[in-house]
Amino acid sequence: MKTSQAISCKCLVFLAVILKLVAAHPEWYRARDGHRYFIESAQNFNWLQAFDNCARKGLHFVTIDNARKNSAFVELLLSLRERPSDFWIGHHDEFNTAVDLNRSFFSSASGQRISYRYWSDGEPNNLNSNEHCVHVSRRSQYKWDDKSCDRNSYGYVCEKNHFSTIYQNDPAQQNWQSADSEENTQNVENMDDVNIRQTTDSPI
Ligand SMILES: [Ca+2]
Repeated sequence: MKTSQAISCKCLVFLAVILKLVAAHPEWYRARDGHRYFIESAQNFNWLQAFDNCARKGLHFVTIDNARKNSAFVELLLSLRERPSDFWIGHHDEFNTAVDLNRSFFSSASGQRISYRYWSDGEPNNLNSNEHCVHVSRRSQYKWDDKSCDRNSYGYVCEKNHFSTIYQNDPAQQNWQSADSEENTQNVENMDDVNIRQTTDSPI
């Protein structure tokens, strides 16, 4: 009897490990505004690891720089209810040590200052002058919070091409943008280990 109970217990542990691995598998999702996001839910990355992992896939660490994009992005994250809920996004303050709620943050994809703001109350508080990277979580309805960049306990979000947002109305950039988009498309199409989903319930 004890032997069968021990076997059942081992099976449950094995099943739990498998389910955790499956749940952590990164996937593509499409928000209602058409933006596509590659979401890594495993909660064990620091900000620089997240930045590098996006770059290794030929992607950009996600930048949220306007209300329209943010609205669809937040709606998408809220729809992923079965997933772990903490993610790094590609915003940083260039290691500014000032404890200043109005200090500037920048996009890791473009280097540009992000004028749009979606901070949680009292943020970015730069606790201990050591919070230089931006994190979002379901607890705060995916509003922003500055965190220590070396905190290795969050997932992250990449996007296919941030520049399609910031240059879409600039004719001088369209030829470059077109070439960049084709290259990124090839990179994405070469990724044979990911799926693209609208939400977790509706594969696309
Ligand atoms: Ca903070």
